Amino acid sequence: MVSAMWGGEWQIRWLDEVDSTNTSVRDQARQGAAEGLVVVADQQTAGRGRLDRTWESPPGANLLASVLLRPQCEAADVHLCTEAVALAAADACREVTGVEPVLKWPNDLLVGGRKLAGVLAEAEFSGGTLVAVIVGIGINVAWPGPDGAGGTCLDDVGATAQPVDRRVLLERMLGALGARRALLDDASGRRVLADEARRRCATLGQVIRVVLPGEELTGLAAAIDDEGRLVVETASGPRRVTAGDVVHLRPG
Ligand code: BT5
Repeated sequence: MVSAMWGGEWQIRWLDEVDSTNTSVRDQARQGAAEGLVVVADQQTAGRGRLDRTWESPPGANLLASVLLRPQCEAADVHLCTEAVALAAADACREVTGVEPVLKWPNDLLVGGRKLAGVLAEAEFSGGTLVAVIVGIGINVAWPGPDGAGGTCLDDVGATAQPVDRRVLLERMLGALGARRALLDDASGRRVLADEARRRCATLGQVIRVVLPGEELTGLAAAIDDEGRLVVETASGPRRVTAGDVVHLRPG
């Protein structure tokens, strides 16, 4: 399946089964695959979350997809690839179901406080230069995630009685991502993207508890800085938290 994007094309490969769509796209990126490659799978045998966690989904239930981007930006901007995909996915969910998820820093989409989707961005470098970003997303369509994980799915929250068609959801997401893709290539575009992500991020303004390796912080989520770090106003002053360090982020 091929569909239009920002001037190139999305090259969509829909597989029955794969270990992880992110791993598949990463391997193809290392062999020189062009930007726009999209791998989708009905089932992952080793779906990955952050920090070596697993992403679970029964065969055919949810949308599991990874996109290859080759933006003209620096390592410090990679978080904006996460934001671009999260915003595009939120738009697609709204268009298809009438329900708009909010962003939860650093990599979730929530509906009613429950996790609808998670994003996993992985960067590839060559001689210190950023050459590719693989952005994977799992959107719960018909299965809300494992017991106890606090998840939800589109078929349970959508305003329409019809089950959501994963292909339509993917098309809408890629359309919305294609519309934002060029923003990643220059500083003014990146500011536009970062501002939109801040506006749609439900974490800001909340009192939160952040679990870091060996440490916990409680405070007000006051801002997201230009490098994608969350600024937490704690009793002992402001702390900047890097996405990669966060084990859990919960209401405070
Ligand atoms: C994420 O990690 O939220 C990123 C998930 C990215 C998954 C996509 S699927 C396509 C692509 N290929 C991959 O291999 N990965 C990407 P994290 O914030 O670490 O959340 C993981 C945690 O969410 C797990 O430890 C579980 O507690 C929970 N979880 C697992 N499956 C879930 C699901 N379907 N819905 C809700 N929560 C889930």
